[in-house]
Amino acid sequence: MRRKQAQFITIEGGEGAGKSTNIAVIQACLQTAGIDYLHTREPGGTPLAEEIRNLLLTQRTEQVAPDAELLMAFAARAQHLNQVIWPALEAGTTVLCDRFTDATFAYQGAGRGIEDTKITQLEQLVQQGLQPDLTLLFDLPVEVGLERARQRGDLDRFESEQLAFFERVREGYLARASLNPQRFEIIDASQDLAAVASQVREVMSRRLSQTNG
Ligand code: Z5A
Repeated sequence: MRRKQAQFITIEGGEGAGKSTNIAVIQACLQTAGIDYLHTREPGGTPLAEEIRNLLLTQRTEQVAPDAELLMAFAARAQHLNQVIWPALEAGTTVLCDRFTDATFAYQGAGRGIEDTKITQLEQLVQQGLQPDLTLLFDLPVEVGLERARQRGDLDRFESEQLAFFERVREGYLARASLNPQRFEIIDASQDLAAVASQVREVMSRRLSQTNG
């Protein structure tokens, strides 16, 4: 598939890293550059995928098998890709997606202990070679992010995990970034809001000028 100038941009990070907060900054950068974009999220992005999101995030007494979690994440992704992401990219629209498959490697892989080879097989089946062009990873110490998430209110099924789980998730994300240095930009999300926004603007301006230049 050839896509005009459309970019597939993903945003990743642990709990309370500031992804949602900084989406507005990224959107402003795209608007200033005159780029037509669509903002979406995972798990979710279509009515069916949002239902799967609820299944994944709802607190429950029943233990959820890691493979069930993995398959739900990819079921939602298959629907999202077919209904939203591929049509947008094919129409030349940049896609800005809050979380994608790096989250699966971090949460179900590093967090839950599922082997990367298993995730890679599903990735190939569902994505047919599609990878993000750019991934902004909001990285910060786990305790800082959890404290921010807790102050915000109710915790979902993932946010109620133990500290060690989030440490593995963080390491999983950083491992993904070192495996894909061209694609990843790491944002130091432990800084204050203004400093984080300024890093995001610098990254977006540099990366957009490379793509459009
Ligand atoms: N998941 C999965 O397991 N497998 C998969 O394949 C996928 C996902 C795709 C839903 O994600 C869950 O799905 C996720 C992994 C799993 N785990 N959880 N939970 P989500 O993205 O919807 O939810 P989230 O990770 O919980 O997002 P979040 O906690 O909302 O984080 P955030 O968007 O990065 O943070 P925020 O809302 O922008 O900021 C949190 C608070 O901190 C807020 O009050 C801000 O005002 C404050 N904040 C933000 N930045 C700063 C700075 N710099 N200083 C001070 N305060 C700040």
